[in-house]
Parts: sequence; C-alpha cells; structure tokens
Amino acid sequence: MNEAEIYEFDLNGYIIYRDLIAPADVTRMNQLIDADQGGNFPHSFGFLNLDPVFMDLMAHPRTLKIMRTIIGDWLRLDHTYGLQMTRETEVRDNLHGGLRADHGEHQYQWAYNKMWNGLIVVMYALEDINPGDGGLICVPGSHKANINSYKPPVDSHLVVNPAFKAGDMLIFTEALVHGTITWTGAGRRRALLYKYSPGYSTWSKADALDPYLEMAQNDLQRDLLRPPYVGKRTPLEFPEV
Ligand SMILES: O=C(O)CCC(=O)C(=O)O
Repeated sequence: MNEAEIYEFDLNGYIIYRDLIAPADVTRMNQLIDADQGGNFPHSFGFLNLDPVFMDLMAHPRTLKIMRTIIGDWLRLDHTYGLQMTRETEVRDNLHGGLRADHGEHQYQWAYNKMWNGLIVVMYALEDINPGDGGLICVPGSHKANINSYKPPVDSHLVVNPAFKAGDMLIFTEALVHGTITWTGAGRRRALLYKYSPGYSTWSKADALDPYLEMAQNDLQRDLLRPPYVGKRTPLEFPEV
C-alpha cells in the first residue's frame, strides 16, 4: 500500500481497489456459482471448494501485498463465504461490528509506526454495485470511535453504501461499524468475502479450514490455510506482484 492508500484506510476503515479480477474470470466464477446453486439463490453461500480458481483468488498476489501492510507477515485465511441479494431477498437492515466487538477480536491500533488489525474482510464484487443499490453499508471512521454503546440508524447521514464494480475489491476492518441494507438495485448483488486474520488469532473455529487443505495447490495456499499458532510459525512467502 502506498502512503495515500494507508491514509485512506486509516481515515475510513475501508478502501476500494479496482480491477482485481479479470472480466473473463468474473464470468467464469459466476457460472460456477450458478451451476452449484442450481436455480436457488441463498443470501449466503459457500464457494471455496467449487473450483481451484477460488483458491487462487485467496492467494491473489496484489491482495496479499495489501494484506501484508494491513495484517503483517504471518496472516492467515480465517473463513470465506459469498453474499448475494435481489430485491426479493429479505434482510434485517442492520449495523454491527465495531472496535473491540466480538470478545475484543475486532481491533485497530497503531503502534511502532504501523497498523495492527484483527479480522479483515476482502470483498470481491462479482456484479456491479451502483450508487444507492443497497447491500453493504458502513460508518466511515467508526473503527476509531470512542463510544461503543451507540450505533447510528441505518439511514443516518453517517452511513455510506459504497458502490464498486464487478472485479473490484473492497477491504474493510471488522472494527468498522458495518452491516447490510435491503437490495434495491435492478440487477443482483453477488460478492465473495475472504476474511483474513493475524497468524495468532482466529474468529472461526481453529480447525475450520482443515477440509480445504487437500485442495491447496502450492505451499503458499497451504500456508494461508494454517490454523492459528505463534511458536515456530514462519512468515508467508509473498509472491512477486
Ligand atoms: O456485505 C454485507 O452485506 C455485510 C457483510 C458483513 O456484515 C460482514 O462481513 O461482517
């Protein structure tokens, strides 16, 4: 991350990067998910085991380079899921998360001239999200808020609904107050969420990724799927970008 990007992430608690996934891959991923869902359209779905292309995305060199700044050299994948919505999808509009939420796991701190984070969300859009479509909302800057007994209403002027395109990614810290509002866009929402943790911590059950190990195609992917531990943990070998 360059200085401007670090400034933006520090200021807002989230940042958007453009064109991470090539259009042909977006199409293929959508086809794989459509085929797996066989005409159903669940709000939340699994995808990591559908095809190696999703394992490759877990280890996307550009993403990992950014995660290295945000989480550090010992980062690990914590869990994944997809989210999709149409105007028919029923959701309870909500805001949740925030600094030190979930037993203190959601954290954001600066020390020794760098940021220290807990669980981080990398959300890849597989369909465009246009202004006002709904879906992900957040309160920019709330990862540094000093009052955790209050959350604004979802229609507050403090709440934003970021727009980004298929193939783009939005990264946010779970320490950011965030949530979901009803989808009003003409098309469908579909996004893949890869959540990364520091190597010493986990949000999911510690062995939750074990079933995916046999699908890993190289050491980098296997290292990302390691459970949380500290002693003798080696840093990731980050790929060239
Ligand atoms: O994108 C959304 O609709 C909500 C995502 C969310 O709540 C989360 O990642 O914790």
